[in-house]
Amino acid sequence: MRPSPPPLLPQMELGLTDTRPSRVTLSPGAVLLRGFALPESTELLDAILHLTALSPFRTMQTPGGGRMSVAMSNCGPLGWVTDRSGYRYTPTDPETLAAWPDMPPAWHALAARAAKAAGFDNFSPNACLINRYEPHTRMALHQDKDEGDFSQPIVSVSLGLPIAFLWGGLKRSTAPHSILLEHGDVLVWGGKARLHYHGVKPLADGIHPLTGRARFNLTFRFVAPRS
Ligand code: MD3
Ligand code: FE
Repeated sequence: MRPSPPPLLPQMELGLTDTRPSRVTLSPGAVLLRGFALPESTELLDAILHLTALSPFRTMQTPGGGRMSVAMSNCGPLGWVTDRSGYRYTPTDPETLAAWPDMPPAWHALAARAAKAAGFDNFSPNACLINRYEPHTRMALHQDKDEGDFSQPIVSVSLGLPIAFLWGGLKRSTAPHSILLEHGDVLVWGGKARLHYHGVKPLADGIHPLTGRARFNLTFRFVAPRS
């Protein structure tokens, strides 16, 4: 009897290949780098656990009195927060009253490398928002405009369950396109794309081998120091 061959991955058994381009320009200044963070995804998830042991995930209050469904934390010199008094960046975590945890050097380097690959040199983020989505969590269409400086790009890293990202225009009234963001994908938003409306559809339930029933998103930004 001949030994049976080793089992193949389902994709290989079917003879399928992912032929999608690894780099896609969504609109001028908006570049999707598929799988860019894949080689370091387990380290990124491990670091999220360590950082959020120091500044735990929490759902924040909106100025209107509602509560965001996305759970958030931050690392780096500044962190994005919202409460009844508005949206802003703060040097300390309002829950722990301590400075936000340091941004891991590997995170800063990944963000700068991704920005460079998309054509933006010298990106040096001083804020990283860590978002956690659980099934049914969504983020309504919005602009990121609390940074006081729009000359640098924003870099976002998707980990865990896939989600449908909504990419709108410079006006809220422009109907958004839907784009699938998967584990390891990195998006860079600079130039004209920096102030586009965007959001995500409710997270579909599922189980990701590395994150379970969750999606994480890291958003790296440069925030102008307040005068
Ligand atoms: C386009 N987060 O935290 S990441 C946010 O998946 C946010 O957690 C979403 O929007 C998420 O503010 C989307 C992609 C993203 C982030 C910032 C952008 C797209 C952007 C800023 C300008 C334009
Ligand atoms: Fe945003």
